[in-house]
Amino acid sequence: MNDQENAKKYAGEASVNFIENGMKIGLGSGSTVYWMIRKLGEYVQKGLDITGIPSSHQTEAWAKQFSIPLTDFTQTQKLDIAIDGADEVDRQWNLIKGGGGALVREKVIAAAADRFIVIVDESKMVTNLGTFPLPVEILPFGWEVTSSRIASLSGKPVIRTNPDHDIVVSDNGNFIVDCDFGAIYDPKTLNHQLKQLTGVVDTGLFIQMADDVIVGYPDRTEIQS
Ligand code: ABF
Repeated sequence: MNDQENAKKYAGEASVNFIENGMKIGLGSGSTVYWMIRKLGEYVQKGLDITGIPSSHQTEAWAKQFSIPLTDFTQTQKLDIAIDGADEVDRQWNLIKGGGGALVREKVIAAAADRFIVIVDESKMVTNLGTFPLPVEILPFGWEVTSSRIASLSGKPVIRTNPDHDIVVSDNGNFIVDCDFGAIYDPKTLNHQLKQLTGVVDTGLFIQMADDVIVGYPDRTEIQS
């Protein structure tokens, strides 16, 4: 395993220490979350009684692989904790998320949780957001119009495609545009402006939602609360 993967593993596994018996857990998405789910599966095997709501089809598959009991929002509307990765974390703990395409479900889950823990390797910690293009989920209907409205906010949107050049469809049946805004100095205002555009479902900007950030390094973790 390379240094970055080790760092992800440390961060993901450390987050499981925050989980207590009886908790309802929001399960994020991505390669750091994979390590959290794998470790959580070990605890479940030893008798930890928890249930999880997955934020993506991929996470659901991993949860099933590691025998984590799942539930959904018809059964419970409140989560004790949500644990998820991020693409960038700034100094105020604003996040860019959505590189994996699950930003909307991730945001619904984070908003439903009493405590939102972000797990990242050290490369994700930045001074200002924006080096990573901001994912924005938009409705397929009229996506070209929505995209040009985003461009008028200086976002340089690019529709997300797969290696065969087909447009990627999110788990919600929508499209995603990856937008280069340059350095984002006021993420709260940008998030608000984008959300006001008809056709925008949600953005990958998570504004001060995080309660704790667990930063993984190749040989250790640092927990910021
Ligand atoms: C999800 O996984 C996304 O919001 C984000 O794009 C990604 C994090 O990346 P990684 O795979 O490095 O954990 O949480």
